[in-house]
Amino acid sequence: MVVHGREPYNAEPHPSALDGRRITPVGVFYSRNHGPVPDIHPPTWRLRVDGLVDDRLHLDLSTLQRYESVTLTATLQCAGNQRAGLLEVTDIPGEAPWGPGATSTATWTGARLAEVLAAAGVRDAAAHVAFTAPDPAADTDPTETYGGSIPIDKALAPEVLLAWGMNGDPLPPAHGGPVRVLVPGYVGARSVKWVHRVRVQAAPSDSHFQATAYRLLPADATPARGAEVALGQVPLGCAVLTPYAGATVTAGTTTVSGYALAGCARTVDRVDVSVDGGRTWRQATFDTDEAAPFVWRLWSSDVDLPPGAAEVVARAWDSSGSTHPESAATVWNPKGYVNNSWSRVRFTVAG
Ligand SMILES: Nc1nc2c(c(=O)[nH]1)N[C@H]1C(S)=C(S)[C@@H](COP(=O)(O)O)O[C@H]1N2
Ligand SMILES: [Mo]
Repeated sequence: MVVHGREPYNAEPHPSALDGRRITPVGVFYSRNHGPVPDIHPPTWRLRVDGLVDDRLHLDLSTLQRYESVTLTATLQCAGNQRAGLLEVTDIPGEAPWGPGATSTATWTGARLAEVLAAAGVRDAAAHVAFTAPDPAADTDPTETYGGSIPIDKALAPEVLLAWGMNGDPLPPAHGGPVRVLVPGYVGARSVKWVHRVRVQAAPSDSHFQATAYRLLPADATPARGAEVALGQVPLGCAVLTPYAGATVTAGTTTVSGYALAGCARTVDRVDVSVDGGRTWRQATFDTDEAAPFVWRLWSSDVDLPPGAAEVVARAWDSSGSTHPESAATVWNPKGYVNNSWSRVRFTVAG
């Protein structure tokens, strides 16, 4: 793992540990924490469901597990993924230089949030669903515990889970165990770990992490409460994982590979690779023909490169025919979020 911080613990897998596996093993799944990982004994965990509901609920783990159990594969991506590319444009003091590894994929098991909300009875005025967790965030003053919200339409979507399982095992404490929210297709920040309260509201969460952080500001703006845009849906992007930046590969044919992830409920339909900085492109091959929303697609392409310094560039296209921006400079923003510019990796081809 590439460790960005020990306390709180923040780490991403080295690209070589992430590449080529549709499901990321728990041991190398990225960790993004604003505070300490709480140690919650599963039998003592409780979830309160309140706000704009007809009946408040108090659930324990066994009650939650009586709802229909759903297992699905979804990719989680931190809004800070690829921030390192933005820091090369203009530094952002205090924000970690995440690479392409703040993206990982797991098979998640849990109850549909929609089912739990249906049991509580959602009132007409409901517009957002807010989540709260017990971990005190180190980057808040005065100290706040972690939280966030999603619009009610997303909260009622079938892919949104109160998840207690990851890759077939109980959800580990590091990833939110006993229970976390899983919001496929949204930036990882909304998948609140160790969730203990679900509140149906007319307005978004007033948590620091919804109202001030995880918002996409114009390049010249200063972070402030309520400044637009609150991050939700992940934008289309991709990453070259092999070769990794700074690697030395043997002369001859080089296999270039990585992932691409589409936003909304779109799929990745094409990935282009260039060895001349984007003047000409060839199309990469996907590992399977199956393209599902909310899950990355793994791709690869063989290229022949002369000995010396080399650079590969990749870009993806989604099912709406959209692609993503060419340069990090055009998407630079004061908190360094969602750098979905073309993936560029420089390495050396041995002579
Ligand atoms: N309670 C809590 N939930 C949280 C966070 C946190 O610090 N505390 N970090 C969020 C962020 S920014 C991301 S990207 C994901 C990371 O989940 P992971 O550590 O399981 O990869 O959790 C989200 N949920
Ligand atoms: Mo994140």
